[in-house]
Amino acid sequence: LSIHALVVIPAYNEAARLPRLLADVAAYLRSGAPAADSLDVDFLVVDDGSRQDEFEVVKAEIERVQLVPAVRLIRLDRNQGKGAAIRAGFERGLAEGYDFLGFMDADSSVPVSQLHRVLEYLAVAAPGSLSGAIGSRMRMLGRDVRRNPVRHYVGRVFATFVSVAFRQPVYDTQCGLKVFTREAVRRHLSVPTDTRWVWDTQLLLAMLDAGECIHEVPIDWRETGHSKMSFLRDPLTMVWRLAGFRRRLRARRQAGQGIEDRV
Ligand SMILES: Nc1nc2c(ncn2[C@@H]2O[C@H](COP(=O)(O)OP(=O)(O)O)[C@@H](O)[C@H]2O)c(=O)[nH]1
Ligand SMILES: [Mg+2]
Repeated sequence: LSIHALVVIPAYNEAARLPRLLADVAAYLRSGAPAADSLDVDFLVVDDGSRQDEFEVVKAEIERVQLVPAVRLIRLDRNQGKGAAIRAGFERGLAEGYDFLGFMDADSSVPVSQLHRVLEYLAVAAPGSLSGAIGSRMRMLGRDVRRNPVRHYVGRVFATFVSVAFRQPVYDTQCGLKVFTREAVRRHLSVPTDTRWVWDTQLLLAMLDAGECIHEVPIDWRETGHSKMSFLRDPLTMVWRLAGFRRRLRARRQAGQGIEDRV
């Protein structure tokens, strides 16, 4: 089976962190590893209204790696949030006919090898059996997961809350690596209400709630020091956003718009 995927990289003022990921992406594409596993992967950096100088650095870096059209850049005219940036990338990917749409964070927390792992997982699954596969940061033998302890515990409390509140046996709702089929994205893209940190969690929950089959794939993760998220304010906002989202999903279910809602 071959996979034609677009991987969106949301980027907000990422001049300092994105060049490293771009170098890894370039090495990956040139290594022949994707082709060896019948993966045809393109990348789309979505700049989310970064400062002009930050944007220029990213733009220059993408030109420097000389991987157009495999690595492209688009820019949103104002800052709208991580979710809005991924969404813009997904819409582009749908219009361009990609079979799989995914995203990964710009900060190299997810090594490119782990994107490969998830795409490979989708490639060997029985055709049509999965609507997506997401990375999961499980500390376990055979995986190398390095996280800041505070972020780990805040994250675990949050993910457990989401799992219980939405009655879904998902371990890691917040991982910065998720890939879905184009059909699943098309069916659920309009459901999320958030535009920032919980957009992708909402998209995932909308899919699970409608009965889509998504698998978690344990990946390596190496956290970099900084985060654009605040430890206290953002998790509280995220809980609040998700509480409201539960009602939205319930209403949607009652209206009978689940997985059968094919346009
Ligand atoms: N589009 C957009 N992306 C953002 C924004 N803030 C952070 N990001 C992106 O979201 C991803 C994760 O951000 P990061 O700072 O690593 O947060 P973390 O999830 O706490 O590690 C990165 O690709 C960032 O560039 C924002 O305001 N807008
Ligand atoms: Mg990060």
